[in-house]
Amino acid sequence: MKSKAMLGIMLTLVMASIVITNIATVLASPLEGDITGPGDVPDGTVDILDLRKCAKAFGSAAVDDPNTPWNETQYWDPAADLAPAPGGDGQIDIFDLWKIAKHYGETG
Ligand SMILES: [Ca+2]
Repeated sequence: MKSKAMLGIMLTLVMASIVITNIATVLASPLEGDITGPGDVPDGTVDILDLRKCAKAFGSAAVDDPNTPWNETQYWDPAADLAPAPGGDGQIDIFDLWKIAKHYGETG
């Protein structure tokens, strides 16, 4: 019983740190959808590099689901977790790709 409570606390702390990391990422890049560029640094343009970074992380999650035989965290990239704003939800899915597609071609 005590270990379940500790596990719950640890998961809460992990999720809180993920949200904080994602908020920092959002604040660092004022242009929504601009998650990378040459040198893996947001470059003020939403383009194929941003789409590729998100696609590489597609299907990943911040926390591994013990009920699946694969490791969801293997390709996890907090920079690609854009939706829902702000801070994402710990999963890279179609909503994150959609955010980049929505702003594709924008510069700022
Ligand atoms: Ca970019």
